[in-house]
Amino acid sequence: MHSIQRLTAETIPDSRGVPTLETSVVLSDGTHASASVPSGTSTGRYEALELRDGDPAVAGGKGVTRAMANVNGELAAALKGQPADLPTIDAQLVALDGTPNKHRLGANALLSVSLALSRALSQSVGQPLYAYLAHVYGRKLPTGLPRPLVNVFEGGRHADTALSVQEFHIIPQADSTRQQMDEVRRAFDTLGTVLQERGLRVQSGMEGTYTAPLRSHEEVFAVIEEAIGRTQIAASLGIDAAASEFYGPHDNLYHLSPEGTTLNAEQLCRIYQSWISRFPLKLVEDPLNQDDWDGWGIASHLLSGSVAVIGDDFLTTNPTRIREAFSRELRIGVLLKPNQIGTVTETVQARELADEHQASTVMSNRSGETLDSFIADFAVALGVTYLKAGGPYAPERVAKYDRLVAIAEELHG
Ligand code: 2PG
Ligand code: MG
Repeated sequence: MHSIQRLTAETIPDSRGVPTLETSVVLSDGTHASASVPSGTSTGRYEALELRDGDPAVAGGKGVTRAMANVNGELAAALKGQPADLPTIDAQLVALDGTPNKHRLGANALLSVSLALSRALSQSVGQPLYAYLAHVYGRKLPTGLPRPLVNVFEGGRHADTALSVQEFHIIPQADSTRQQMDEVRRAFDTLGTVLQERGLRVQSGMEGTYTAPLRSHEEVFAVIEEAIGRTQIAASLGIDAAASEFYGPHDNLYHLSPEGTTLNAEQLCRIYQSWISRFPLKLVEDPLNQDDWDGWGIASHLLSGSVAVIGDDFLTTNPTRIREAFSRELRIGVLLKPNQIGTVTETVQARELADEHQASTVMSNRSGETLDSFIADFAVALGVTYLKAGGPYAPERVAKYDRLVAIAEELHG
């Protein structure tokens, strides 16, 4: 088996202009590969810690020079000469950090190594990354491919509007991945026209979507539905409510804006139900706050019969939280973000738990992204239901969708 010969990290800007890590690995056979890590804006409380410098003079405190130094120093020294076996190295990364939320070395530092090593190993054995990952974790490549869950309109913390809900997605129905992306892009173009026609000030959301000051959530659904209709495609809709962001810890209620209504968990679920009855909504991510376990019970009961209810900030790709959710018999799906947990192997464990409960799964990007397309390969290797990679045209998102199309055509012609 080859060993790790060199590890080096540097900082690069993500799509928001915030520093992030790009790490390179050299193996003893000379294989060289690098990978970069994404970063969230509406991060969950239970995510592994992303190590930032906190020096206000550098990138508003968001520098990652400490995380970079941890790769170049402690991790490089500890892993140099170690056999390059991915699950073993991931376990070593976790042990070297030694803290439950990876705050000592930083989940960004650990993940950058885990991703770069995965890629180097796949190159070393001459396998595509998705095939290599499936092989290492003993998974059979499924016949179906992840369906793109494409973000087309943003609110919440991803945009400068009053809308509470963070993301509105189009889920294309076409057979091939290429057709799916083509259809969503045409509907997205039409959506731009529909918004312009309403005389609205249209801007860009964080993930390269549209955002505009619409007066209600129903109006957002209506304009997207109109765009889909005019484009004459078959598609359904998804949302990421990211409800932790409009939950008021002082009154334990949800403050839905711009409607200006204050709701408890059940009332909020009734709102979702009314959207489900009026629009082709098929997926609702984070309908409730990350600590509202009772509310999630209500959502599971009221919504899971008609839509996929998905936990992101609620589960944070964390096997412990996912186990707890299933032990409470919540009928929910699992969103996977490698940087929420910090290693490739732990992300696979989260996926395996979803498997045990026949739960749907979403592999997801972050609002702060790079041109790295790792999650597209990872989504295929893990046979997830959906790949959520943001807006249809932003280069850092296109990298993932393009890679998914390429894999689809490699596998199915
Ligand atoms: C989410 C993500 C990605 P962020 O909430 O699902 O779309 O956003 O990266 O800001 O957490
Ligand atoms: Mg989310």
